[in-house]
Amino acid sequence: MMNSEVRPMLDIAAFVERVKTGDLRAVSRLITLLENGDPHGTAALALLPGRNHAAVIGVTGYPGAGKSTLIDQLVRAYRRQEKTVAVLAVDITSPRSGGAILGDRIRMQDHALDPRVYIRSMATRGRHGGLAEATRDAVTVLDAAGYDVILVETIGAGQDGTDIATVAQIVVAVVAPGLGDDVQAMKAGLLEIADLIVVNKADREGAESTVRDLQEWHPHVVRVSALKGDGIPDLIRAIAEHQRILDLQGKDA
Ligand SMILES: Nc1nc2c(ncn2[C@@H]2O[C@H](COP(=O)(O)OP(=O)(O)OP(=O)(O)O)[C@@H](O)[C@H]2O)c(=O)[nH]1
Ligand SMILES: [Mg+2]
Repeated sequence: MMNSEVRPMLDIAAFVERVKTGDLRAVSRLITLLENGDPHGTAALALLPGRNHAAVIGVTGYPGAGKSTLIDQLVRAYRRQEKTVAVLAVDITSPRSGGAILGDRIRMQDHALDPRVYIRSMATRGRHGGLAEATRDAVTVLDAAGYDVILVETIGAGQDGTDIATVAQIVVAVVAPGLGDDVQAMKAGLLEIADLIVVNKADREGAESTVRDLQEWHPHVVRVSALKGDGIPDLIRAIAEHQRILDLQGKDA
């Protein structure tokens, strides 16, 4: 008797193989299935290896701090190192969808034609488990697909902001100059989960005093201008150093 339950299983196995070879359509499809809570997505996810190949870098910070502009620079820098890069822009705030988010929120049109850069916006509305679970699943998929670096953009506000620390190995908090009293509020939140603080918009007035303020609270503060590309090598170096320490700890464990 032909078992109707067997064929979908075989299809899922073939589908998972395509994901593992980095087939972009399969990767996108699986992330969509997972976003929608589709059982086929869950079944496929269960067949993926937990490879832990990729460096998963969370980029968080208040709206407009320059996260997307910074990520664009990081993508450039990692591509120069011949690394493959995936970007997940997690949208927890607005009902915009599809291309509109990619156009508005991710300033990475330059990378659109580079097959070794995968850019994806994620909507987590209506999803059980929220940001952390949906993002973690997508990261698992991208890791299995073989990306060297996975950059996750989130707005670090409230609970959703702290969730990023459970998804990313390294959390980079992006801050713009002129925060003033906001620094006080940040200390309780962003600063606690951040491995690195980036003071962006260093081309603007007040960057130096923001750096000094934050250095009192955090050992790793890097000053950059994502717009101009200044300070990006310093940031890449700081991330690599943090990664090196994590790798050493991993070997010890
Ligand atoms: N002067 C200056 N402007 C910058 C810099 N980086 C980003 N911007 C500008 O700041 C604005 C917001 O930048 P985005 O990269 O979209 O900021 P974001 O944090 O991703 O914003 P959301 O995704 O909406 O939370 C844009 O107009 C950027 O051009 C910088 O280094 N210097
Ligand atoms: Mg953005």
